[in-house]
Amino acid sequence: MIDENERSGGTLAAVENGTTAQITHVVGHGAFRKRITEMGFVKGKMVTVIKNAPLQDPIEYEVMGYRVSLRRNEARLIRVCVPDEDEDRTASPFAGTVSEGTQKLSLREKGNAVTVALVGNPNSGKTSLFNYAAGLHERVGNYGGVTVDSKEGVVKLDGYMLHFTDLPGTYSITEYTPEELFVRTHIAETMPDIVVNVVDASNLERNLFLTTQLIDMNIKVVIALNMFDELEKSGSRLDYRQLAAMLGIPIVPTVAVTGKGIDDLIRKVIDVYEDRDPIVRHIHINYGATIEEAIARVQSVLRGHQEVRDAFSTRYLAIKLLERDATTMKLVSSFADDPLLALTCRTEIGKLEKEFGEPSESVITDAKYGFIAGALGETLTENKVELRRKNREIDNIVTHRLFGFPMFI
Ligand code: BGO
Repeated sequence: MIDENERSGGTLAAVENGTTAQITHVVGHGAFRKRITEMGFVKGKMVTVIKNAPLQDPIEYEVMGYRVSLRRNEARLIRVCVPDEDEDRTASPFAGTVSEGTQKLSLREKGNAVTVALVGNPNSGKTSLFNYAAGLHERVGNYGGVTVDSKEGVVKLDGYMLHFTDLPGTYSITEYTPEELFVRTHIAETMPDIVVNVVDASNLERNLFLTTQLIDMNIKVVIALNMFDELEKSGSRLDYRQLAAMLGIPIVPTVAVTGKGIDDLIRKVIDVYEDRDPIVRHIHINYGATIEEAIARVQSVLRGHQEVRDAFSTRYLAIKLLERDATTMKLVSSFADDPLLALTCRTEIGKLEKEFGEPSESVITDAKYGFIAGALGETLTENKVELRRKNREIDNIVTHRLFGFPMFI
């Protein structure tokens, strides 16, 4: 794995006394981001650590000529890089693909280091896309505690250094499999700058389910609409620009096996990282009045805990808590062991289950599929003739008098 410090210099909380670092990125949510940027903690600015004693709060910094104190949990949400002593400040950027192991980054490049996580359903073409983007310079290793391969690679473009992590293929980011849990933990804890969601254009309904979960997380996402060649071949038409506007997520058509669209995808990642893509906006999936009321009630209790609301989207946490998600329950209680929160969750889950007659997770899943059906209803025109022909071909094979039975087995 690439060391986190190597990527972007790590977090401000880890910088030692007397050291000056450059801010590369502020993560975190809502009022925290606003407050912290108003204090002068903005990308590109230099910050000096005045007093940082181990395990002690707060930490004192100097930024833009002022002394300010931050809680350790707040400083963890500020990404910085520390310049090397012998740094070559005249190094010029170059385009192309490089291996991360040999890099000695200039401060400017460190400042332009973008962490990108690739997520998508199995068979969406994620590996092909990663291989094409990262060329021959991928590194394969195992995720800690999960017996699946991980890959990391670096792409340099237009003075930016994009550190890609190819996460395991999953249909969802709940917690039913170690892979799902791993993907979710990686996003929540590592907080990549951008998540690239690889979506199989020939199977949109299934693939967009994961997208709805990313929307709930309120993170920066770019969709790689992969297998675009298959969609075109099928004769179906997708107004992906309209879909992008509805989702608030830029969509770039790609054909990973040939590399078509991948340069555009990387440029889009940079644009979104720099907040200069007009499509990006945080939408709320409307789950309907009853679920929305339950979300609002749980959210209002969560908002009472500053450390929770600084680091996470309270809407996302509320949805997860209503789904009875054990990992989220553990996470939230590590910040705030609040009996009112537990009571509110129990009450709201009870109300949902009484009204819908189903477990609360299913109620929320159904609502997500409802949202997807609505979005595709307005943007996808399926070629019904081609679909019928394909179904007939599959029927002919599975009901064949010789091959049908072995296939059934
Ligand atoms: C086989 N277009 C098309 N048409 N195919 C693509 C595209 C695309 O844009 N992208 C990927 N594929 P992975 P995950 C295969 O391996 O990257 C194909 O799971 C085969 N293999 O080539 O592995 C890709 O990482 C024999 O297809 O996906 C691969 O997300 C016959 O989609 C498959 C036909 O891609 C999955 C295909 C022995």
